[in-house]
Parts: sequence; structure tokens; C-alpha cells
Amino acid sequence: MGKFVRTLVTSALPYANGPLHIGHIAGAYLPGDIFVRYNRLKGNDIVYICGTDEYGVPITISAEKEGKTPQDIVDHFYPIIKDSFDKLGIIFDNFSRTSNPIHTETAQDFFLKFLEKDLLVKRESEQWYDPEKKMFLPDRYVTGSCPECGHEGAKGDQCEVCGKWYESVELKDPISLLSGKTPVLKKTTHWYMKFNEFQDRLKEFIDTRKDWKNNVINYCKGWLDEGLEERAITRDLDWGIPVPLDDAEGKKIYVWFEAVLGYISSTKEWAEKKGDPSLWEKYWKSEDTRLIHFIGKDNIYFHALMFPAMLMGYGGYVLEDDIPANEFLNLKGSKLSTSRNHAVWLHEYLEAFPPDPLRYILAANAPEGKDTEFSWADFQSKNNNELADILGNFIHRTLTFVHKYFDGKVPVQSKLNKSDGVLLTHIEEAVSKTGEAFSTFKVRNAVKHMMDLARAGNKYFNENEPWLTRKSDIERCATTLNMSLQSIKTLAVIAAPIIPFTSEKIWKFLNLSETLNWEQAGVTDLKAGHVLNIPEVLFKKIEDEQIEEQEQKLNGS
Ligand code: B3M
Ligand code: ZN
Repeated sequence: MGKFVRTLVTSALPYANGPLHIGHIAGAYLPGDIFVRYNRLKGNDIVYICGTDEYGVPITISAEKEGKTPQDIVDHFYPIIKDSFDKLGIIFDNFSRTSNPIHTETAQDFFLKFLEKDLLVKRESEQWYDPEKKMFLPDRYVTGSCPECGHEGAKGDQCEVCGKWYESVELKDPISLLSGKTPVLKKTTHWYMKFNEFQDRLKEFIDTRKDWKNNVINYCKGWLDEGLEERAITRDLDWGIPVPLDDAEGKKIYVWFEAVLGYISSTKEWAEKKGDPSLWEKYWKSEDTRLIHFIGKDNIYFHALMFPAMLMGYGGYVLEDDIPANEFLNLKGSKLSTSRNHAVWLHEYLEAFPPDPLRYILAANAPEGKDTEFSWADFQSKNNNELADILGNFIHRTLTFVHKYFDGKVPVQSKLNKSDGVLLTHIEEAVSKTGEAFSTFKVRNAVKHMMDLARAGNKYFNENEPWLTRKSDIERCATTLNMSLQSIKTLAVIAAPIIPFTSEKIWKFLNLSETLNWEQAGVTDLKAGHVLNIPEVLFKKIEDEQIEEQEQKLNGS
């Protein structure tokens, strides 16, 4: 933690225009939740903030498609999203909505502060307009060719191929999403943020962020080399936060200018709920707070450049200490997508399977350094061959043995031999290596080191053959089981950030009075005679038919 005494963690605010899919989870939520859980286990002061992103064109487009109002859409999806997070064990300290009044106030306050500090300029410009629908076409209301790489079918605000964010008027060969026709240019006025004025400060900011992931640094450097330009932060739209000025009829604040502020509003809401309304300031305005954003790579521009500029511009806020952005999780070779219904939906997954296997698979396969691929076959194999056959098996065989031959009580440990020593080393290493991995956002490594201990446990059990020593050398048998149980205790702790539901069960089997916490990892102090609970199966094998069913769902979508 160094100079920091508290941590504020955010995960990207999901648009409330559809349910969550596993691509969202792998990129911005599970890695955040794992990091936060690890810190909570260590007793660190950490607050985890999120909420739904309820304004902007993605919402209004969904509303039009469904023939509903934007309000209907966000009211429909907020509880679905929240429920899925709960069931997957992604536990935020506060899960807000950007349509809450506290957020409107925060966003309008930032807008006015920027105006007051002369960081906004009002300009007339030409924007795409659909004469048939009599409507301006901001952002994703137009598609066309990317001005940067030429990719056809690029969204109006961002190219999914080269990652470039642009203003929709820069698109080549634009098509209106509403009428399918070529839009015309029409004059309108908007407020522009003087983003260019932040160029030097942002460059210095990025240059001092030495431990950031390469992908984040490289994207930022590329954009800074091109030079930052003024960006319109208002739109002609019905749905959004009104520009708080008299001469701004019909103008709304651009969703990205306000959505990032949702982190602040959600923290304010958290503080209010805690009965200490000014508590949020400690987390946003003290130099000893560590601010971390978990996001997917398509959101880097707004979190690593635009939001820091907003915080600098307003003044008095901490800046990001880290932004561990992830690459994408793909499905059958292409990015998961809500609009194309190309996804494994979280709420559907949770109807069919328990949460931990998914958490495990997505963590083992986290798209940290490059895009990764999800497949149901891999899901089945990791569940059956790793969770069930390695982790589950080790715990189950140890506990059932103790119940069968030692009356369900921790057997006595006598003189330790070389193989006990090796196991102890494995326990120690697993604690330090998983700890290091958790604190540096390396979820894949954490999974590996956790499973290495389970593997070492199985190997130890096999080599020591307690089913034979039970008859030939009961002391050795007792020691073997004692040591196995000690390693299971550590496994329960180090697995907790990844598979928390399972960890709780293991902790219950061990019948320990204290709550699970990181200090207990590596502490081999289970006392002889301590009574254990009867174990249950931790991971059910997943059958081929279950996988086929999921495959069919995918092909049908
Ligand atoms: N809702 C975009 C997205 O889901 C957006 C993130 C906002 S974070 C402040 O990719
Ligand atoms: Zn492009």
C-alpha cells in the first residue's frame, strides 16, 4: 500500500440496456471483485463502487428497437443486472444508478465548474441530421467507415477494430441507424471541453504511471502523440442530464462526460447510506487514497485520459493510481456483444450452474494480456478435471477419511518427515505467491498458485498412502491427515477471492470459530481433537448433455 491508507475501487458502469454477459464479467467485474475480496480479507480499508449507466445513445437505441421508453428500459434492466451481480458474488459497497438525482447534481456541478473555470467553449458546428426522422444523430445513431482505419460498419463514436474514439461527423459514408439513409449536416451549438489544454498535464500523469499495464500506457501514448483536441460534451437528445443553463433547450450532457462521474455520485450515495454524508470526500479528495478503475480495453480513453482531465480540471480530487484494463473475452472467435445477441448471458448461466465454476473459469482464463476465448467444452473440462478432480477431491478424500477413521476429529501430528516439509513449503509458497498475484491484479497467476497447492495436497496424500499406514503405522497416518487438513485450511483462504462460495463451505467443514481472513493463510494451527463437520460434494461433475444444451442455446442465438 505504501503511501496509501485507503483504496477506492470502481468497475465500469454497465449500460442498463441489456443483461450482463460473461464478457462483461471477465473484463471489468470479476478482476475487480477478486482484488477487493483479497483486500477485505486482509482487513484493508477499501470501498468498491459501481452502478448502472442509464443515459446516452445506447439506451435510447435499445428503447426504439423495443418500442419502449428509455425509462422503461433502464427500470427493466437495473434489477436484472443487480441480481446477477449478487448471485455471482460480485459484492459492491454501493450499486447506484446514473438516473438518481444525486448523480444529476454531481454532473451538473462539474459542467458548471468547467464553465466557470473557462474549460468549456460554446461553438456552432455541423452534426449529422436525419431529415426523415427530424432528429440529430449523435454517436451511435450513425454508422459508417472508421476515419482512422477504414473499418466498415464502425459505430458512430468508436471503432471496435482499431479502438479509436472520434466525433460522429468524422465518419466516412455515414448511414442513419433510424432511416437507413445518408444523413445530412445541419448546424447546431454545443459546449466543447478544452481537452487540448490538458495535453501536458496528462502526458506527465501517464509518464509517472510506471506500473500500469503496457496496453493502457501504449493506447494513451498513441492518443497523446496525435494531440488531444476539443471534444463536444453536449448532445441534441431528449434522454440525458440537462445542460444546466438557460440557453440550452434540448441539450443534454454527453453520456461519457457524466457516466465517469457516476463513480463519485455512487460513493456519495454510499456515504449517505452509512449515515456519514461527507465520508465520500475522504475517498476522493485525500492524497492517501488509492483510486483504481477496473475496465475493459474499449474504455481506456475515457478512464485514462478524459476522467483524469475532468478531475484535474475541477481540482481537489485524487487521480488514478492504476487502471488495470483487460482485453476481451471472445466467444467462437469474436467479441461478445449485447446488440448482436452473441453472448453467454449471466442470468441464464446462473439458472443452470452454481456461480463458482464460472468465476473459476473466467479467472483462470482472464483476458489480462491478450484476448482469450470462452468455450463450453473448456468450462466442462475445467470444472470436472480441475475443480472437481483436484481441489474438490483432495478436500473430500481428506475429510471423509478423517470422519471414517478418526471420529471426525483432527488427528494428532507427530514427528514430521521430509514429505511433510515439502508440503509445508508448498503451503508457504502458495500464500506468498497468491498474495502477490492478487495485489498486482494477476488473477490467472493467483488461480494457478492456488491450484498448485491443491495438486501438491493430492500428491502428498497419494505418496503417503494413509489407507496403508492406517494399519501399519497409525502415527504416520494421523500426521498425514493432520497435515492435509492444515493445507486445506490455507486453501480455503487463498481460494476465497476466486471461489468465495466454495471457500465458505470449506471453512464450515473445518468448523473454525473465527471468520475467514487472510492472516489465517499459512497458519498450520488446527489442533488435534478439534471436531470437523461432515463434508459435502463441493463441485458436481458437469455432464455432456448439460454442455450440449448450452451449445444449442448459443447456436440458436
Ligand atoms: N457504460 C460503456 C460500456 O459498458 C460504459 C462504461 C461506463 S464507465 C463510467 O462499455
Ligand atoms: Zn478503426
